[in-house]
Amino acid sequence: MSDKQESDNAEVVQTESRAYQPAAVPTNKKGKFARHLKRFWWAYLLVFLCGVVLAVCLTIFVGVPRIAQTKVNDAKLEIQGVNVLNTKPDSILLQINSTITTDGSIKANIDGFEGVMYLEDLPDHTPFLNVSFPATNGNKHQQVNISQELQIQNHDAFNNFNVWFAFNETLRVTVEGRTKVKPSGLSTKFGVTFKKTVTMKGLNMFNGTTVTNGKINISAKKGQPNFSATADIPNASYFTLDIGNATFTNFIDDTSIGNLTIPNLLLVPGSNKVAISANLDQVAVLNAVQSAKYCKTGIIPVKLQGAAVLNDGETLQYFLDALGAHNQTVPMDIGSIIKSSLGTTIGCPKSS
Ligand SMILES: *[C@@H]1O[C@H](CO)[C@@H](O)[C@H](O)[C@H]1NC(C)=O
Ligand SMILES: *[C@@H]1O[C@H](CO)[C@@H](O)[C@H](O)[C@H]1NC(C)=O
Ligand SMILES: *[C@@H]1O[C@H](CO)[C@@H](O)[C@H](O)[C@H]1NC(C)=O
Ligand SMILES: *[C@@H]1O[C@H](CO)[C@@H](O)[C@H](O)[C@H]1NC(C)=O
Ligand SMILES: *[C@@H]1O[C@H](CO)[C@@H](O)[C@H](O)[C@H]1NC(C)=O
Ligand SMILES: *[C@@H]1O[C@H](CO)[C@@H](O)[C@H](O)[C@H]1NC(C)=O
Ligand SMILES: *[C@@H]1O[C@H](CO)[C@@H](O)[C@H](O)[C@H]1NC(C)=O
Ligand SMILES: *[C@@H]1O[C@H](CO)[C@@H](O)[C@H](O)[C@H]1NC(C)=O
Ligand SMILES: *[C@@H]1O[C@H](CO)[C@@H](O)[C@H](O)[C@H]1NC(C)=O
Ligand SMILES: *[C@@H]1O[C@H](CO)[C@@H](O)[C@H](O)[C@H]1NC(C)=O
Ligand SMILES: CC(=O)N[C@H]1CO[C@H](CO)[C@@H](O)[C@@H]1O
Repeated sequence: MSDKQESDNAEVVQTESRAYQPAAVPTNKKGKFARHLKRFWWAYLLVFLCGVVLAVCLTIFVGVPRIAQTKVNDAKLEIQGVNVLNTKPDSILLQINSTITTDGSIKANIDGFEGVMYLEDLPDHTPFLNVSFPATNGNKHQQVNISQELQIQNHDAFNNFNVWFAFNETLRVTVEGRTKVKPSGLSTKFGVTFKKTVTMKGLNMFNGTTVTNGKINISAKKGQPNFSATADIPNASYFTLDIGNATFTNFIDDTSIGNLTIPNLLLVPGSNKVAISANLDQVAVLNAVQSAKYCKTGIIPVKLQGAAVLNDGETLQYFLDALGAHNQTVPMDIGSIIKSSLGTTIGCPKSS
């Protein structure tokens, strides 16, 4: 009963709506749209084309720069070697062998640019060097070797970098600059920021240095070196440094016992076997090695603090700061040196 009632109502509504339609307009909606399309197809094409152009524009001017920046961010910078040569008070010859690795998914040319280097873990991020980086492409593996004379523009920052480099086991250096990327196939260049932080090994204060072949020269005249030896200095970093004539003040405990010089020090990665000559107060050394503290082993931890760095007669303050900011402790087997040089065995004083 209720079914019949509902269908009757529906019939009424349909009849009513049909009654309101103007008789002249065709009732087929498809036909209506086809007619409309026939007249206004060009407008639809225009809208469509604008949409395509807009999409392409958005991709190029918003998407591509973002992709380019992401690709630059994802690229890996690795350093194989750094040479610091032709060291002068105000300039250095900086050579870097490095590789930039990308996923190679987009071909793009990256302009050369001026980048700054700063210590990532020093909050003020003051650049210690400005370096020109060459143009590169987006190849998977890219060798980037640079060699350039650089003026030291900020001495404090450069000196401080050298202090960190000499002292720390590792340090983080950031390279940062603005450059432009031109994806191949596009004529437009997009600005990107190149920013990479590299964790590098420092000199760790030459931890592990050994001194062998020590010889005391008793016939040495006053002011002439009266001690010579061979030092083996480990360089844990990948830096080669043209340091020059480096002189260190030597301490036993808190007492200065003279100084030692490493002539023409060119520090290379790995082991550095160098000759050293020293002016040591032999009496003070003899007293120390006979003291209760050191007589059992004859080994004295000698502290070294950089006192002068001369290269071609000029002081290199950045290396002097690096070697002078901290003491380096080197165990020296003075007992054996005295035995081999003088034929005397040092024993402990007869205890009372
Ligand atoms: C870079 O590599 C070349 C060739 O192997 C080498 O002669 C040069 O010393 C290296 N430079 C640095 C800074 O490592
Ligand atoms: C760049 O340095 C690498 C070593 O890292 C070396 O093999 C290559 O020959 C160097 N290229 C040039 C052009 O110096
Ligand atoms: C080096 O970098 C500093 C700081 O960004 C900048 O003010 C200076 O102009 C740069 N110098 C050169 C030669 O690019
Ligand atoms: C590196 O050495 C400097 C100077 O001695 C020190 O002040 C700094 O805290 C060290 N930084 C790191 C990250 O070890
Ligand atoms: C120095 O090296 C020795 C091992 O040769 C190590 O035990 C010590 O911790 C190192 N000291 C520093 C400050 O790295
Ligand atoms: C010791 O010192 C004297 C005087 O300075 C010098 O002539 C001599 O060559 C030195 N001997 C050694 C082994 O260095
Ligand atoms: C090293 O010692 C010698 C001899 O005592 C002295 O003439 C010289 O000035 C000292 N050098 C430094 C840098 O202290
Ligand atoms: C090095 O050790 C000596 C002797 O203990 C001390 O007088 C000097 O201040 C120390 N130097 C540094 C930079 O700590
Ligand atoms: C060795 O050199 C030091 C420093 O120049 C000097 O004080 C000393 O008299 C010299 N000779 C001896 C035997 O110590
Ligand atoms: C180191 O000193 C010696 C002797 O004074 C000098 O002949 C030499 O040129 C100096 N080396 C450097 C790199 O300045
Ligand atoms: C990178 C490098 O060559 N490190 C070396 C530094 O010096 C020590 C001691 O000679 C070597 O053990 C490291 O391999």
